[in-house]
Amino acid sequence: MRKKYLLRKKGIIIRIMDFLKKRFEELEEKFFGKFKKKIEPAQKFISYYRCALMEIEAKFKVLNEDFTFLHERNPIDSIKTRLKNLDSIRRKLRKLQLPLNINSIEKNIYDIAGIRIICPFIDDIYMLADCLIRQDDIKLFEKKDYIANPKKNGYRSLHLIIEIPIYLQNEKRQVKVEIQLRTIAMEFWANLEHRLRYKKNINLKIIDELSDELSECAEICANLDLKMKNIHDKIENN
Ligand code: 0O2
Repeated sequence: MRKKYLLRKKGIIIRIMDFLKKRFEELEEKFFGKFKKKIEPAQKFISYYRCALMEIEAKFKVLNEDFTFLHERNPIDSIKTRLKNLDSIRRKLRKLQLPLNINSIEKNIYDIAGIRIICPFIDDIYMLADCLIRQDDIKLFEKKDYIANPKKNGYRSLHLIIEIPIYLQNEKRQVKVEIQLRTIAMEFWANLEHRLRYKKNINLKIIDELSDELSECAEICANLDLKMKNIHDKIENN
């Protein structure tokens, strides 16, 4: 009698478990289906910027190759690319109090695709920027020359926002890319300053002291760039 009762109870429990499992699977499918539908257009949108980065990187590599062939040295020391993730795009839109949709992102955020070109000398920066801007498929959207006009903290770099076409299966799209061109010394400085800016739990007095020291270092870096350029010019002209 007791055995029969236990078997019936076990049967009921198994049926309840099956029901819950099925229900859970249905809910999971519904949730992820919706999530996938929502996230897919955003992922496609971000992929346009990934394509734009490939195009712009190729352009700089071609310029580097051509210059190297003619002058027997590389005007580009290294290239770094980065794509802003959806989370930081969302944070930036929120900070700017702008609506969170693809139209608004396309219209207002210019640094989803970012490429940094690190050069040995300042002249290389202007030469590369000039060569790129003269290409007939490139549209210059914005230029900020923080080398001629450094920021108050000493930050130096040449920033360009350009538009470049990407050719997809059935369409051509114009995509904005942020380009930062800087020397090796400027990169060294900017990386350390960036670390200080994003460091958490650091005493305000120490931040002030280190900011002053970094300002001094920015001047030293600028002098170093100038001296290296002069030495390089002398070597080339002899
Ligand atoms: P991250 O983490 O490097 O991406 P924006 O916020 O870009 O719309 P802004 O400030 O007018 O507006 O643009 P700007 O001046 O062209 O600067 C954009 C980027 O240049 C920054 O991106 C930094 O990468 C770099 N930059 C600008 N100023 C400084 C500086 O003082 N120190 C350092 N280390 N980098 C700087 P993000 O998104 O601010 O930062």
